[in-house]
Amino acid sequence: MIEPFDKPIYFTRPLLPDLTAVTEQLRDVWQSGFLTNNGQKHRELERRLREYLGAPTLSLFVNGMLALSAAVYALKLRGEVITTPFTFPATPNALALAGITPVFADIDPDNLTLDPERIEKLINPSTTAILAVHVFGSLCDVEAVSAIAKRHGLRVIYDAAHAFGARLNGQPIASFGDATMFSFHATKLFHTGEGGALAMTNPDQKISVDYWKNFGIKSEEEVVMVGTNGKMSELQASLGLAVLPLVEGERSRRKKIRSIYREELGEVPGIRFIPDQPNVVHSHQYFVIRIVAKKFGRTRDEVQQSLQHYNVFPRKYFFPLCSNTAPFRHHYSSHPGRLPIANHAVTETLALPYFGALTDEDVRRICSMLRSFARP
Ligand code: T4K
Repeated sequence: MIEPFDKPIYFTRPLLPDLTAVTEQLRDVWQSGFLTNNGQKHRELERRLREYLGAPTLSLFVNGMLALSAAVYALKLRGEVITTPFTFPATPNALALAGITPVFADIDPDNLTLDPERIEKLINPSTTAILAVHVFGSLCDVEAVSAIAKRHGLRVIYDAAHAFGARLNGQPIASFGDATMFSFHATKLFHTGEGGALAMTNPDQKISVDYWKNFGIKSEEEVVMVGTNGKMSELQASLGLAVLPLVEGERSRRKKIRSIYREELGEVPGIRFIPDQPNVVHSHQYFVIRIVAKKFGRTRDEVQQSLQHYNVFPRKYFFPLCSNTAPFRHHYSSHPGRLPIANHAVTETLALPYFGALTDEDVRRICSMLRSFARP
């Protein structure tokens, strides 16, 4: 008989450094008396993350969503932008808030990232860019996306909220496209509580991104554009500096957890994994399975509810599909008939508990629960 967990097991937990490591960082902040506005901790974190991510440029933000908005602004996008419906609402929202129409293209049935063939069919004279998402850490087909963009003179933004530290053929993920956004929300592998960053491939564009996130202010006496307040504070940056040294340890622990899930669930009919990608260093942001109801004998929603009875709280990421939500469902590209793969995937995916503090035994117990639900 499998016992429920005593305490709730969420599908993700923030990486929490020892409190003394955080207070050490904060001591410097207290001494300086600067709590925000490009202080010492901000500058240090920006430099260290740019090195770590191998990014051509980097600008820190108060959150990932505003970093995405900054990319839309810096690249002067307008009209229509082709994006994926299988993402967090932040992705289409960053477009819609700038008066741009997100046009949804269907996704690859295995990696769940934008399907390049579908992108090309939606391009028209109003299209200005492609906004692609590295979903759950699986990377988009960046070569195909960039070839399409080149053919049609489009800009490319990557939403890499889930792809911190990912590489393709040894190349940092931030080196593809015109702009790459990272999220440092508490639930991300690397985090600053709330936070984010934007890597612009063209170094000249970093300057306007930095003005934009500081009200358009260039200097005490010069305002050069309309901007917003998207600055990361010294408190967030301090937390980030304490978290960063722990990231590689967390990533390798998650790698081990992933191998246990795969070993324990690999033979279960009706449980599918997102495939590994060749030549990719994975971020290990989420571990997502697919429940194929016909083979497993239970639906994904039934599996989620059953796990909750054992005090385990997986999440139906990404649910609902952005194209089925109130702000976007009326657009012609949102019709479910045009997005069959995404509408099917959204009924199957389930993010399982995936964070370093889980013990091997915890993971095996969750797998036993999952196996016990099967009714093949
Ligand atoms: N693009 C993509 C593809 C994204 O996934 C996101 C954000 C963005 C853009 C925008 O980036 P940010 O502006 O957020 O930087 C969470 C996060 O709020 C969001 O950042 C993230 N993606 C999204 C995928 O997940 P919720 O509403 O699902 O999170 P919530 O509060 O339900 O937390 C999930 C679980 O994490 C909880 O069950 C328990 C655990 N948790 C959560 C928090 C906040 C903790 O243990 N401690 C915590 O402090 O959105």
